[in-house]
Amino acid sequence: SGEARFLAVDLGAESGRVFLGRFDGGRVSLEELHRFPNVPVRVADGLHWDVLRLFGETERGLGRAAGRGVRSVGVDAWGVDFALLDREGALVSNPYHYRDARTAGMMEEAGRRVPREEIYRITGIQFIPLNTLYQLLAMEGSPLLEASDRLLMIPDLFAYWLCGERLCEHTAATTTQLYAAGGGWARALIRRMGLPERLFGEVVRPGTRLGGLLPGVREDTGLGEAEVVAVATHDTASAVAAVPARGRDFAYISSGTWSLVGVETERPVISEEGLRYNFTNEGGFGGTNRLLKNVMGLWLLQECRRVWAREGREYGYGELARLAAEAPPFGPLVDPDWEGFLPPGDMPGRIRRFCERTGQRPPESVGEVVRCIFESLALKYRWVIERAERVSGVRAGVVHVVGGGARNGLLCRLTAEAARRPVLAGPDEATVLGNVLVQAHAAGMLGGLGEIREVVRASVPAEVYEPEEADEGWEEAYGRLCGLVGLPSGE
Ligand code: LRH
Repeated sequence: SGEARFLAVDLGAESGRVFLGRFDGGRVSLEELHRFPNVPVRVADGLHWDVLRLFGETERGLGRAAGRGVRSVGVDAWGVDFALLDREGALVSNPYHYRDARTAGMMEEAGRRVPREEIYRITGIQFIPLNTLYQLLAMEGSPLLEASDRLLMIPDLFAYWLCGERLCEHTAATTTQLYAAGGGWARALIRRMGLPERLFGEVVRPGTRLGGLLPGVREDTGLGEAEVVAVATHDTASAVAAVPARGRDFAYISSGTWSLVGVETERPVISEEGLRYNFTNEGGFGGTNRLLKNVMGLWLLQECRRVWAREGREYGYGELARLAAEAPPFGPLVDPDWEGFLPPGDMPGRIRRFCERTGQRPPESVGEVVRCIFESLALKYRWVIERAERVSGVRAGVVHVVGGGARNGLLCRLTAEAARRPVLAGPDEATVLGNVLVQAHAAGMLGGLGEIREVVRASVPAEVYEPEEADEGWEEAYGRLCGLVGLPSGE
């Protein structure tokens, strides 16, 4: 048949999945082959990802497509985290989790070596403690760093383990804050930070064919002829590639553990205003730029749910959304991006304390807590979208919500109301679709971004949420949210 088959591995902070994607030249469809939880492990020296288990599960998923004529495999994953390899390609130590506390104070340290404004001018990347730059500074003087020869981002590591090539893919590399906005590693910046330059190797564009599977991988998976493709390996870059937009006048929210909120531009937008609002410029597919901000996202809910479960109260996400829908609107609000919400921990308690410190009556019931999270997120989305428009000159007539959060009907409706624009929700598997369609591009079956988006539009219908007439409740709430943004932390 004229159908091509691709395997997409999508590693997220909550789970990893392996999908079989079928593409017939016009439409794409997905079949989930394997899903496994991604559970961080805390040991004496800090919080880690269990990468060996994740790779084992990945191979297990890939093996389910043995004998099905797969052309290629692509891996995408969350940004900023990395592995260090020695000269022979062995893992020097187990990769850390970006929420590990060792980066405390490192943003300030970086600023002492190179002024913030200059770091921003060179990289265009937001200041957020989890960046690769701060993780590496935290390792200064470590024998691990001395033993290291090459840094690979998490998806690069998986591609290396699949095909033996130690290469860095562009979109993931941009999340390090050590990559020049104009392209290429920011070598002078790396030197001035006192980091070993040898770690930063060859960079390839998304859509590069890397080569066949290693013999051991063939044996473990039974996959045979398939080759490995470097897709837009930063998960957010894959998701944005699969936003079913026409033209350029849109904003997107890639909604998962994080909500990545922003617009697409032709090139990095580096300005004083962008720095003041701490916008980031990350690499996209086809040479595009993603001007966006990280909003803390459903992490707030995930952590509440984990804490409640530990207390013996187990809630499904559907049930939590129902409780939130029943809770009264326009209650207390938080700035989702308060840095105290970043590390794992007692999220319901932190939300309560945030409210107390800002003179609000804290949410009491589970439904009130979830409502508080959703309304705060929706209002923060408006805050970011308005500023992204100002910084970029893009007019966002619609907001595309993609990723798992697109399934959250209540949050989508609240977003349309808060942002006073139509929300087009879906696809919920945008990252996987972007991964598959960039492989189709590498196979010569698709041209650029416009064609990829056309395929997504033809394959997955979007759900529309229209805002109602201007609502005073929302305006009042937005004023309150604005007053909370950037308030000094207290914890
Ligand atoms: C989302 C994401 C985001 C990064 C964060 C570390 O999964 O890749 O774009 O900022 O994880």
